[in-house]
Amino acid sequence: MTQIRTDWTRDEIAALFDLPFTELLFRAAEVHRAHHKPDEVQLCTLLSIKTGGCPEDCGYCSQSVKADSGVEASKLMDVREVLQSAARAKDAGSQRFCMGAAWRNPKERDMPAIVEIVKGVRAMGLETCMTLGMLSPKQADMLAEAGLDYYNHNIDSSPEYYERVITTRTMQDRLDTLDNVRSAGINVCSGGIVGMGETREDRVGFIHTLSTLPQHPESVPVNALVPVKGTVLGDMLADTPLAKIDDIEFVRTVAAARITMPLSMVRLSAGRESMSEATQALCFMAGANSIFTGDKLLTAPNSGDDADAALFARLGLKPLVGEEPMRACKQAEAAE
Ligand code: SAM
Ligand code: DTB
Ligand code: SF4
Repeated sequence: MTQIRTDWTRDEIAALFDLPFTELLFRAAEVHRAHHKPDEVQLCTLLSIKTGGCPEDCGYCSQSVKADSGVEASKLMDVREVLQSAARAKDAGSQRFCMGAAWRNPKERDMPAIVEIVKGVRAMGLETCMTLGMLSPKQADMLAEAGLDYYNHNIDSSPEYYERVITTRTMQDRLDTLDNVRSAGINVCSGGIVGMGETREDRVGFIHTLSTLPQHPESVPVNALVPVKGTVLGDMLADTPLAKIDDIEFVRTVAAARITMPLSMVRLSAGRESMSEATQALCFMAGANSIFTGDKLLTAPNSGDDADAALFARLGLKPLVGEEPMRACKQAEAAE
C-alpha cells in the first residue's frame, strides 16, 4: 500500500518532474494500479446553471465581466430545466453531474433554489457536484444538509502565479472555502489550470499546494487552458504561441498529481477537445482516471460522446461504475 503523504516538499515534487519521462510514467502507473483499476475512467457531466457576468477577474475565464469573449450573461436556470439536463446526462452514462455558476459567491436568495437542485439531481441517482465560487461556513453546511456530494473550487496555480492571474480574490480566500467545504463534510474537488504561461516551478508549486493540504482533495481536475479570445490569457497566448504548454509537460503534471495524491481521482478536464488521442492516452497512463463527457464544458467545447466512445474503444477503457477508492475516512485509515 502506498503511503499517503501530506508533507511533500517542493524539491521532491520538482525531482518527480525532472525524471526521465518513461520513468515518471512508470512510477505514476504503479501508484495508479495500487489504488485504482487502470481501465476504468469516471464520467462526469458539466452544466453551467448560471452563465457569464461574473464580477471576478480570472484571466483565463470567458465568463468574467472583464473579458470581451461574447459570452452572454444569464440568470440562474430553472430547477426543472436543470433536472432535465441531469436526466440526459444519466442516460448518457454519466456518474456525476457537476453544476457551475459564474458567481463570486452565492447570495442568500440563491440558496433555496440551489438546495432544491441538489436534492433533485441526487434523487435521480447521480452524484452531485457544484462550483459556485466562495462559500461561507453556513452555506457549506446548507449544501451538506441538502446532500451535496462534492464541491469544486480550484486553487488554479502556484501561490506565486495565482496573483498574476486573479486579483479579485486571494489564494487564501480559496483555501478558506476549501476548509469550509471540508468542515461541512462535503468531498473536496480542487485542481487548476496548466498552460497559462506559468513556469515549471509554478506547476511544481501548484501540485505542492494541493498535495500538502491537510487532506488531499477527493478529486483533482487538471485543466489545460482553453485559450478564449477576449480573455487576458487567451489573447496573451495568441500573441506568444511559444508560451503554449507542450503535451509532454502536461502529462508530467498529471503524473506528479497521481504520484503525490495516490487515492484522489485525477480528472483530465478542460482542453481535451484540442488534445490528440495519443496525448490523452498518455494522461490515462500517467494516472488520470476521470473526464468530463458531452460536447460542452461550461462555455467551451468538449470532445463529445461519439469521440469519447471511439477513444474508449481504441484504448480498451470502460466507465467507472462503482465507488471511488477515496472517501475522506479511507484516506485517514491509509495514513495510519
Ligand atoms: N465561478 C466558480 C469559481 O471560479 O469558483 C466556478 C466556475 S469556474 C469556470 C471553475 C474552474 O474552471 C476555474 O477555477 C478554472 O480552473 C476552470 N476554467 C475556467 N475557464 C477555463 C479555461 N478557459 N480553460 C481551462 N480551465 C478553465
Ligand atoms: C474544473 O476544474 N474544470 C471545469 C469544472 N472544474 C467546473 C470547468 C472547465 C471550464 C472550461 C472553460 C469553459 O467551459 O468556459
Ligand atoms: Fe467568475 Fe469562476 Fe470565471 Fe473566475 S473562473 S471569472 S470566478 S466564473
